[in-house]
Amino acid sequence: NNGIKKPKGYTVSYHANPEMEQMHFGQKHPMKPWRLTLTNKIVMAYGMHEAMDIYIPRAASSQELKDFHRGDYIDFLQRVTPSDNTWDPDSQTYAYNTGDDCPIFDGLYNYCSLYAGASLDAARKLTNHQSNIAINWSGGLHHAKKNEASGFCYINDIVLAILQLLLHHPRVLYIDIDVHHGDGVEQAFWSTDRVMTLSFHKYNRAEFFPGTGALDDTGPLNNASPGAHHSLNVPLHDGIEDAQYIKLFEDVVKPCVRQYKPTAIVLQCGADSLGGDRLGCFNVNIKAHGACVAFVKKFNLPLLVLGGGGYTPRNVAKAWAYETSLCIGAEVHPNLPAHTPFLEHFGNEKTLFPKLDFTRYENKNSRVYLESVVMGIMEQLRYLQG
Ligand code: ZLV
Ligand code: CA
Ligand code: ZN
Repeated sequence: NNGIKKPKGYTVSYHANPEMEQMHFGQKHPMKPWRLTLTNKIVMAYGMHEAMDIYIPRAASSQELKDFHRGDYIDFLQRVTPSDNTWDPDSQTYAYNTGDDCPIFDGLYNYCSLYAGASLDAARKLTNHQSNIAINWSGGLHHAKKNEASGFCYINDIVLAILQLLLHHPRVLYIDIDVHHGDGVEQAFWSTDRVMTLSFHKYNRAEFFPGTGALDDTGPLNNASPGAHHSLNVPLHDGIEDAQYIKLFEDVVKPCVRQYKPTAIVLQCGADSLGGDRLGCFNVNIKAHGACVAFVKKFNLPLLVLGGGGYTPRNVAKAWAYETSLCIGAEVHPNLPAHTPFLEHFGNEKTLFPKLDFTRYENKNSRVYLESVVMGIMEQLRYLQG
């Protein structure tokens, strides 16, 4: 042990099933479940497991998955195999939007029910007061829809976990710092005021997936709908930097919590918002990404911490291991412990805080632009005062 102790006065639980880390989306596919192995190895090498309750959750049952998803879609996921030919010439896709982004691979259903089971287990630890913070790095798959797969996501574990929280909580705030828009979660709770969704993302309707999440997409336009003004979006351009990102995050999240008064928070920590990500386009460092987690933790509300995107595995693993340390309030040495498995995988960067590659994207976010985004959010929040 590296002197890492259980946090005083609160409990952190860590939900991870190693069975899903072996799954493969295919050679050229950017989603690598193996990044979870790397994350867990760093967490353990620091001795962080000593400070948390560790659970190996069971897979979610098909009944549990059907609490959000349509029965025929779940039945499809359960029976489909890589050799099935489900090409639909009418829609030019495979059934239920599976195909290139969402391939059908061996063990797909097992993979889906495992990450969903972990998020449900984590949510239940919060609702039965066994945990104050519950972490599932394998979850956070925010694009999945009721009736179809989308953007590497098949089951929306976030929606399932929030439905669990809503059994005990009147209001849940969902915050999403993945570089992509959290469209599946937004859509699921579009018409209700019991969930506020807030996504920070790169926005370009024509060129960046999924193309939704404009500043003025804030819920049903009919003001009589309870969901009006309860979907908030922070659309960003390429290259946003640490100081800007942290200030923006705090300037937006703080008034959301003050106005909405959630009784629980779900934080999707997609690591594709880091600089140097294979799919992302921001210039955010691991410390700044973590600062968002630390800021949300300070509200002292039951907190569900989830993963999401993240396509440069060595950086994903460092970010999520660091964010685990922030959750338990432990100071960790900036150098990875010498006995960390796969240490050779990190090349010359044996530190938790590598210099990320910011050469690809110039910062297109002006101060004036970011101020206008904050003003737009504040305008929406003014509608909330009953
Ligand atoms: O990080 O994909 O752009 C949560 C998350 O938010 C698209 N997909 C759609 C629209 C047409 N397709 C492209 C089809 C490509 C299929 C394979 C890739 C393969 C290699 C390298 C990059 C991609 C790729 N796909 C990059 N962006 C996409 C997006 C989906 C992004 C999902 C983000 C998921 C886990
Ligand atoms: Ca996002
Ligand atoms: Zn993403």
